[in-house]
Amino acid sequence: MPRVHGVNLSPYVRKVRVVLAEKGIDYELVPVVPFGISADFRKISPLGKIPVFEEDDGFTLPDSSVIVGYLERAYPASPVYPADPRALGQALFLEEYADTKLMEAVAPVFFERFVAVNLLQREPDEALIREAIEERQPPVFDWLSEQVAGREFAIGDAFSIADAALASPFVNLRVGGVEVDAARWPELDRYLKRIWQRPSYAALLEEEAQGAGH
Ligand SMILES: N[C@@H](CCC(=O)N[C@@H](CS)C(=O)NCC(=O)O)C(=O)O
Repeated sequence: MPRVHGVNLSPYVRKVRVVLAEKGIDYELVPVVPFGISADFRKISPLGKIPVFEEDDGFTLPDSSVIVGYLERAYPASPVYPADPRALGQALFLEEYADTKLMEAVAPVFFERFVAVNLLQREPDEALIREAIEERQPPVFDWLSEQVAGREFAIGDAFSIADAALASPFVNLRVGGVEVDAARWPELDRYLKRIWQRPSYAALLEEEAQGAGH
């Protein structure tokens, strides 16, 4: 059975697992915490990051975006890349935006409220949290709200990598105790709730709520 190395609270691991679920691929989650990465793990993850995907025969690939690109070719059923070239380009950009700009806006909340408290055993830095909520998040949420306004899916009329990637960092925001303000960003809030209701997302959210897999 293929393996995903990582922990479920990582937004990048979650993105890969959602794609695996959408494609109906069974796999095993091998817990790897992204702090104090071992020399052995670095051999399959030169950047020292999770996730890494591993096939039965030992073939491995790091990086969530690379892994999804591979999965799409290796397991073409239930595609997550739009067929239309322009829609594909737009979906890939939204994936990139989610992995970078959106993450920069939400990660401090998750890191300070969850990682710092539970793993680093220190008090959260409230100034960093405030800066993320007041400065970083509003422009990002404004832009994302415009992208998803009136839409079931971010791109086209089917679930794609854009939805898998965009909805994931918001789970971490919620774990950090912050919800998207539904009064200020109603379209974003509605969109996220619909994506999270899909079986692929709902199963992972349930698992995370039970505290399993990390
Ligand atoms: N571009 C990478 C980013 C992965 C990433 O940043 N993972 C974090 C955990 S959420 C990590 O492993 N960080 C450890 C580190 O940066 O040393 C991907 O898409 O897989």
